[in-house]
Amino acid sequence: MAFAIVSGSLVVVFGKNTRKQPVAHHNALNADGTQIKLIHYMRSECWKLNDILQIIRENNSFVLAGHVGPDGDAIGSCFALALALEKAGKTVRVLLEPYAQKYQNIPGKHFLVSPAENAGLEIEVFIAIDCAAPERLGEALAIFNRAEITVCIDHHETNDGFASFNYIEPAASSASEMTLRVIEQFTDLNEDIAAAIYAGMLCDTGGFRYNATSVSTLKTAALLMETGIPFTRIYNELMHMHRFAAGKILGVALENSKRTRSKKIVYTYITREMLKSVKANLSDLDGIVEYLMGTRNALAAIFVYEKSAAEVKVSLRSQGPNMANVAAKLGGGGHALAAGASVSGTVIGVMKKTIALVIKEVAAYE
Ligand SMILES: [Mn+2]
Repeated sequence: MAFAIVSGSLVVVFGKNTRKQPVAHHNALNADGTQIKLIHYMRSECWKLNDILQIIRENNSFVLAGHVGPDGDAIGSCFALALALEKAGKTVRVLLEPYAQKYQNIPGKHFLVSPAENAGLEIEVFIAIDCAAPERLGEALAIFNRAEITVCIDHHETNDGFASFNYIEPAASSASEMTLRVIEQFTDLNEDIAAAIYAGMLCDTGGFRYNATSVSTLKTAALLMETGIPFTRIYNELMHMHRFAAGKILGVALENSKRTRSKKIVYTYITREMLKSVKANLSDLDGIVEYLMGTRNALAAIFVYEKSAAEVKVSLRSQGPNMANVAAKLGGGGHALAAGASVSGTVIGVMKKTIALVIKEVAAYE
């Protein structure tokens, strides 16, 4: 089953039925002036996409929301769809919790409203994007429950389809890439829509690095680039820029980093005292464990930090050994290559315990 977008017409192949419907022209052109041709493989989800397009055509007021603690993908996909719906003459609001400064330049902030301000809001359609379960909507759940029509666009494997119309594709790089497939069938791309989608794709693929990055992800990125988005600036803002204090605390963490005798495990820790000494806060610790994992020949990285007097956080990364097993033994969870836990105890005590567990996993892996 495939969507072939060629010269502005969409051919949907589903079973024995071949339906044709008009689709907006992309402004994206190849260097020689011909239109970029994109082929998206949609598998069995294509009929669901058609339902969503029909809902968009037939309704006028939309509320979009992403998951609590929004990341670049949740923000980018919600804003991109909001911009596209607005362009198509619809009324749109976006419900998102406050988010980090690095996401502030993603276009579409003017759609943001707080769930509290919209307690009495009459809405026709609620679209949850990048949200794996209804409770992940946070305060927006009450509004979701009141909507006449609910739609879900998501790429989390655990999503069981909690809306009345679900477009779920676990293999997709990001909810943003999926959202673009919806958008491109009812309106033209513009630079703002493209920038929001690009931001979301970039964040969920770690800058087009992770396994979920596919041929279609990079073709989509090329299409977005054709609109003239400032891709270098977007990349720097999302992946590279940091606070001065974050650089300082990274320095402290690296200064104190050590390796196990085999040199296969790199580890370090940060106490609240250390944070205070360079005026850093907990959000400045993002990225430290990834930096450790970049150590050549290391198979696992451990970063332990004191979150409060009662809580020590453990961050684990791996190039193979199963960190989910380690996290589970510490009362946490995650994936084989990235996991974490919250533990009570001292930073040094928790670190020693974690190192012992990781040594066992590395031995089991080798
Ligand atoms: Mn996502």
